[in-house]
Amino acid sequence: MTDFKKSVVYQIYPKSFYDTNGDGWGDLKGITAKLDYIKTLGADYIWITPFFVSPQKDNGYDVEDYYRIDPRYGSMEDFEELCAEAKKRDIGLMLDMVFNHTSSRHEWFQKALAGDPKYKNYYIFKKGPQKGVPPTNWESKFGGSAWEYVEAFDEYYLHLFDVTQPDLNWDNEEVRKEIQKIVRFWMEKGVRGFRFDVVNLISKGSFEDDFEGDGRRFYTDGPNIHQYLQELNRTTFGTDAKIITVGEMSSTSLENCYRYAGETEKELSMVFSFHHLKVDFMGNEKWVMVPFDFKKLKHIIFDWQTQMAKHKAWNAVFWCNHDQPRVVSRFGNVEKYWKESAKMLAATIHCLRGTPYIYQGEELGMTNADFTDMSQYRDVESLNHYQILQDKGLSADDAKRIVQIHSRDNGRTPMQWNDEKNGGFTKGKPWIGCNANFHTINACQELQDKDSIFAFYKKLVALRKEYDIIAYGDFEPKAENHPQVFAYKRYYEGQTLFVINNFYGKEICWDSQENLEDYTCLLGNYESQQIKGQEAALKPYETMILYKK
Ligand code: TEU
Ligand code: CA
Repeated sequence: MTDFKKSVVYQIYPKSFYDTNGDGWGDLKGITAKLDYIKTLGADYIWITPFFVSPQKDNGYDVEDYYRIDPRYGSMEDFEELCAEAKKRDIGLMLDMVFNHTSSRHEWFQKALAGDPKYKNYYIFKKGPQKGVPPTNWESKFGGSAWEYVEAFDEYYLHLFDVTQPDLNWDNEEVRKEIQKIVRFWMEKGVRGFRFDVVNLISKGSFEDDFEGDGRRFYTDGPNIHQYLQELNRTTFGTDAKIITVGEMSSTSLENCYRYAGETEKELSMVFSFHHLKVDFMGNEKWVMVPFDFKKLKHIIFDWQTQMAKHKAWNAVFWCNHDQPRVVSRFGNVEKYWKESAKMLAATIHCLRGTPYIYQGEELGMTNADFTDMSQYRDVESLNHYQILQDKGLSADDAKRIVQIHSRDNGRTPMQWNDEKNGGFTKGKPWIGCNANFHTINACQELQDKDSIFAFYKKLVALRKEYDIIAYGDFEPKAENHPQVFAYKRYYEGQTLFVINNFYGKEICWDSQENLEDYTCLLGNYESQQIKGQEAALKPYETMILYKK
């Protein structure tokens, strides 16, 4: 069995990774061309976000055909070559499976719209209570009603995301069979893992109005979710012990994650949860401007670390993905302590109990997009909410400022390879603008610099291989209520790891309550560490990974 606990996953958003034919879109050949770069970093797997045939209303999360590759990304031969080249380097491919919904252009939905009852039952069509009123008051995650009216049937269909992303009806066994077939198809191509998109939303509960929220409590972690995941496991990836899986869990609960990612549950290898990435929201409301709540961030992470361990369940640990702003812009300090804070954030996440995910460019300290004009944005969610905020009475300027902070496009600007045109991403016109800071932040430069953020990530990946404690150790939170220090310990077979991080630009002398001189420092982001007895004098955004046997 593959030991996913000792592994690191590198996430690729292919559209923005590397373009080999000058059309401004990254492609599969571009991933193959950069495999050695990923090998240098040391990642064991790459998770590639969807590259299937798609109208790209949501950058491929709207799948039109699960069996075919969008020609803009390449061909099946390109994919097979990528698979073979990855295998040569002992890198496994993980594919991103979007099964909560399809594109409205999917043949199934087209047949449903044409009135074919078999295919209508692949989706969720419902009558409204009266004319002009949708079945429930649920909201789409991208803004507006989650229901779209179809005049020919005088019915609505459910779309938790964009109107071009109708939700599938998992209660229909035929749908589940189709999905199993798709998973097996890609397993036979030799992929080594899967990421399942918003998979905890597939089992819808009762269709009732929500007077407290946007409807999510009726369809999140729904009534048959564990049964459906166990069935998928049993009929597909569970038959191959080499395959690893991660479920993207939207607004989930710990109790459900014990099961999704429990050692003995036969559902998934691990889960992504997002509570720690809502600490700069107001409740579930993302489109606001508030500073991040450090203590909340720490408490959420500590809670998930201790509780998941107690229930023998496994986390995927991460700061970044294609839906999130860049972490160094979000919780670090780009202006004054770019390098220090990026490294500190990396150490904080990589030494936790869980499988770390590195999102393309994170290992370089890539920052938010820095777009100044709304015309630079591409993401449907950002564009919708820019309008919604103004409908609520905000000025265009204020709405833009909020989009600049939270837009998913912050994580989608092209990968910065070198300081040539478009950061070396494309020779053509990129589908989304590059961040102009590619002149200073780029892979070429960082690969040559022993002190770079890239070099630091590389060391973190290597430490995980060398020290079992990072993969298998127990977790203990420290300094739980400290307003500035994020510290924790790990224990394994008589060894101890003590990870100490200063989350701010202010120096601080921290009393650890034990003799730190017993430890050696495995890795830090300053040349030397100032330790005296129980005290660590922490410099701005300092991190130190201490170890003793
Ligand atoms: O995202 C699920 C999801 O709910 C988000 O992270 C979403 O971006 C956020 O709620 C918006 O505020 C997954 C994919 O990662 C995302 O790219 C897709 O757009 C979405 O599912 C639909 O498939
Ligand atoms: Ca291309």
